[in-house]
Amino acid sequence: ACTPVAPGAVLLPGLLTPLAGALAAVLRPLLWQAPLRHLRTPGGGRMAVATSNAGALGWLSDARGYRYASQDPLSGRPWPPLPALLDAIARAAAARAGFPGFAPDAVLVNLYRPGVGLGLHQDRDERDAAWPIVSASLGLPARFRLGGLRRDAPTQELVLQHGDLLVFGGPARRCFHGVRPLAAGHHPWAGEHRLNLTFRRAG
Ligand code: MD3
Ligand code: FE
Repeated sequence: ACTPVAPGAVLLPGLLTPLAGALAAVLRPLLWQAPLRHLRTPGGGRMAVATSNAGALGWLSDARGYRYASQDPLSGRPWPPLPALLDAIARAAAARAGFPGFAPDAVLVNLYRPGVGLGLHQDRDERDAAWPIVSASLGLPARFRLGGLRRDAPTQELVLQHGDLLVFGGPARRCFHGVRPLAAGHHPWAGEHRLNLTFRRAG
C-alpha cells in the first residue's frame, strides 16, 4: 500500500516490520558510537526526546541554535557512517513516493519514552526543501500530528505503528508537525520505547 495522507505526504504502512531484526543489528553499534542524548534547546531547556545521528551530517541543538554539523560534539569525531541498509530503505521509500534520486546525507534518530512528545514545529534547517524527509517508526505506536503552513492551522492525527514509513515532500515538507506524548506500553522489539529515524538531505 502507498497511501497519500495529505498533499505530498505518503504512508507506507508496515514496510519495515520484516526488517526489524536487521535494523536492530545496525542500530546497536551506531548508537554505541554516537549515544542517544538529550540536547539543550536555544532557550535553555532540555529536549525530552533523546537524539543521535548517522551520516555525513547530524542535526544539533544547543545554546547557539539549531544546525547540522559533521561531528558529534560528544566525541569530537565524525558521526558514524549511514549504514547501507538504512540508506537503501530511505532511497526505496522516497522512490515509491515519487522522489527518485533521493540520497540522504543525515539520519536523525529520535527516542521516545512514555510521556515524551514533540511539540509542533517545522523542519527548516535543510539546504534544499525540494528533497523529501523519510520517516521510519519502530516500537510503541505514536499519535503523529500534521498541520499546515501556519502554527494555528488545524492538524490531522495519524497513528504511526512499528514498521511504518512516511515520506514528506512537496507541499507537506514545510508543514508544522509534532508527536503527542507517548502512551505507556510494551513492545516486543523496543520495550518501553519508540524509535523514529528521519532521513534527510541536509547539505
Ligand atoms: C512532516 N520527528 O525529527 S517523524 C523530526 O516521530 C520529527 O520523531 C517526528 O518531527 C518523530 O523532525 C515526526 C515525521 C516527520 C518528519 C519530518 C517532517 C514529519 C514531517 C518534515 C516535514 C513535515
Ligand atoms: Fe520534524
